[in-house]
Amino acid sequence: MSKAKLTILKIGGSVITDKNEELAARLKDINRLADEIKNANTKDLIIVHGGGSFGHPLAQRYAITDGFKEETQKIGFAETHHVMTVLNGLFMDALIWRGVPAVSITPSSCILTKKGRIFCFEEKPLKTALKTGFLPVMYGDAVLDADLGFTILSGDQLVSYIAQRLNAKRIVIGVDVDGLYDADPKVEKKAKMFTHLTLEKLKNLRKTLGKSAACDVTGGMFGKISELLPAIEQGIPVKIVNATKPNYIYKVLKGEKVEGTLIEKE
Ligand code: IP8
Repeated sequence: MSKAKLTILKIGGSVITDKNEELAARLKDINRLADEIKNANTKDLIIVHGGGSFGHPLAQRYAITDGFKEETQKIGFAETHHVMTVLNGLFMDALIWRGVPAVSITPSSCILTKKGRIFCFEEKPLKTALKTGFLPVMYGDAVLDADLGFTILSGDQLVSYIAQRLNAKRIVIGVDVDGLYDADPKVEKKAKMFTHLTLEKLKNLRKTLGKSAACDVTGGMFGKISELLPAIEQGIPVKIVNATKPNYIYKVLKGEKVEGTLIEKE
């Protein structure tokens, strides 16, 4: 991709699913977000969504992140990947029936990890879809791993990797809280939100960031931020916004001012 035009939008699993109940999609939010994405009409956009109550409970039950240990995990791997395609299908339905030319790019079919890190990514389908004017949609997935047999690839690792490889202009992370806090705002009433952070400040803060309380095999907010550090280091700014609030994603995609946390290299 030529000079920095690309936006990578991550929609957290906690926004499009109810993490308190297994396999519970928030269809209203999926439809609202599809409206916002359609109306924003952003050129050069890649969407990545998380697993929420689809991928995470199964991944945890079958210990997929740790890799292959016993035969019974194989059906667990298959189920985890399958439910992610179901969640992705709901998101794709919402986009496509609104007339958005969204194309699903299945991570497990073009990515192989090694000890949990992306080491082989056939990028041509993604790049070609983008160049042709499609909206590629990817997601956190159960993937094959050269060392472990299989593992879980988080949407956040994917976002960071794609942003760096394709020299993105910005990363937008849509979550179910207003931004990045000094403590878990769902637990600590007095948690303070950061509106702007530099890479250096963020690195100092990492130790104090709480883990998400709900079931999340890829590390909650702490995992998200750690994954994004190399992209921020490369000069790609990250904006964290509340995607459960109507029009926040629309506004951020349009480049309008919106409440949240902006993280920049300097
Ligand atoms: O929700 C993990 O992706 P994330 C997806 O972005 C699975 O961490 C399959 C658990």
